[in-house]
Amino acid sequence: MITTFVKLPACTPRSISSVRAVRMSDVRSRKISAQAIKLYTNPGSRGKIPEWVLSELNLPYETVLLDMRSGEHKAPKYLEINPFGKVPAMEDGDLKLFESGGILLHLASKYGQLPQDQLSKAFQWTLFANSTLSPALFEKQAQMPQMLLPLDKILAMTKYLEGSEFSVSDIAVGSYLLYLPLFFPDLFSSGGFIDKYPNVWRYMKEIVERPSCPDAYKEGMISAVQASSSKNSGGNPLSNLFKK
Ligand SMILES: N[C@@H](CCC(=O)N[C@@H](CS)C(=O)NCC(=O)O)C(=O)O
Repeated sequence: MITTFVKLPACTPRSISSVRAVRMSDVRSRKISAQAIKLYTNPGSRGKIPEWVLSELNLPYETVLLDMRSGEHKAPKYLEINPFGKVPAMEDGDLKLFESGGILLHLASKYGQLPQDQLSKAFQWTLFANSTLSPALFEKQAQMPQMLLPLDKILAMTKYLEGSEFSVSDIAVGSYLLYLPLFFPDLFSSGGFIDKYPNVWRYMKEIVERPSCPDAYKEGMISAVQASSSKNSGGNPLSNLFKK
């Protein structure tokens, strides 16, 4: 049975089973009319990616939390929405969508009101995140440096991926970076990771402080920063999060 919640419950820290970019603040202030949006998700899934976009766009939506342990994601009713039985998925009015990146791009193109060049950049970074970055980080860890070194160089020159403004591309790529402390906490206590990719680390700390960033990422980063600060005894740069 699919249980419906209006709000996603707080995630636990270990719940993991420019071209001018759009200004999210601009988007927030626009009048956006959305049909009924339902996000099918699970706290241990990539559902955090569309959750973050929905929150940045200030779109009202309903969360449908699937109990994957009891196989709700394989139930016939859910397979009508995602025939592959995976989460996340979304209903936007009559439109049924699956794949976190597809949902992200749908929301950005329908509600983000982005000029074509910005949308094209969002497509580029989302496809990079899902088809190139994610497998390298989570399936073939030997390839991590091939991803993180170029990203570090880019982020040495620019605050966010598209320049000085946070954009949907940062949600696409940043989400996978923010999964690292949840999947591989040792990377942050062993001393190697942060020192080799200081700009990636700076970027992770920057984006996680956004109010719309999902709680699970914040909790992972709090642990990672604590681990790194105890090593470097350099204080705690995530001051806003620790004040919570
Ligand atoms: N590429 C898909 C991956 C979806 C996926 O594998 N989701 C996992 C949870 S993160 C899942 O539903 N696993 C259950 C299963 O495969 O049975 C996406 O980004 O949405």
